[in-house]
Parts: sequence; C-alpha cells; structure tokens
Amino acid sequence: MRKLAFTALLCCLAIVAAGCGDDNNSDSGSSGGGQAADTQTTESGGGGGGGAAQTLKLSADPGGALKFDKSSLTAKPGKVTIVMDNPSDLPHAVEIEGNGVEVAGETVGNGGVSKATADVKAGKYEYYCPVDGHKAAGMEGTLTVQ
Ligand SMILES: [Cu+2]
Repeated sequence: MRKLAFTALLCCLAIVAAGCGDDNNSDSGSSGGGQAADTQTTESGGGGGGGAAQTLKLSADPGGALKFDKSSLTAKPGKVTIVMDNPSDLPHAVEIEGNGVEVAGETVGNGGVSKATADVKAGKYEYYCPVDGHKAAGMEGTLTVQ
C-alpha cells in the first residue's frame, strides 16, 4: 500500500520535472528532423536544463517620452523574455519582432509590466512599443542575439 502511494508520488514529480526541462532545451542539436521552432519536444532526460531562460529588463520613459530606457539589448540564443516596466502615464507594451518571430506583450498603463517571450536565434531582432504611433516616434530598440 505504502509503496504504491510512494510510486504515484514519484510519478507526479517526474511529470513536473519533465515539464520544467521541456521548455529549456529546444536546441537538441543534430537529431535529424527538426522543423518548426515551436514544436513541443518531450525530453525524457531530467536534470538541469542547458539554456536557462533569459530575462531582459526594460523600462518605458518615466517622464512620458515615447522611448524606452535602453535602445539596445543583447541576449544569447534561446528563450528570451523582455520585461518592460511602465512607470509613465501613457499606455505602453513591448513587442519582439524579426526572423519570423513576432510576439507582443500586453499593453499596460502606469505601474504595469508588459512581457514578451520569444525563442531567438543568433541575429538581430527589434523590440518596440506596438501602441499606435509609439514606434514611429522612437519607442524601439535592437535586440542582438549572439
Ligand atoms: Cu508605447
């Protein structure tokens, strides 16, 4: 009886662990038929994921100017999340675009946080605020992945 319950518990843990590792290791290298980047890979290996997700901090201009506090960001290939704080009185969001990737975060008001997560490869991407007119006004930057 005891043993059965314990096994069930282990089973749950294994599922949780697999769920975690799942997202991190998308670059399993030369396994042949990789196609779409967003294919859900089910990896059986437990243990710490290789490429940890990266978080890049960004902030909208607190004074209400249509710009971010950084005009360039760098990251390594893999999963990247841009987290943008919005300390201004205008609504803003952050979007990552380039090389077939286009991910927009939520548009948030004062005190809000907009997040955009993308799986990126080496190359240049842009990030910008998708709110009407903001990008054109200069609310944009370059994300370099290398
Ligand atoms: Cu904006």
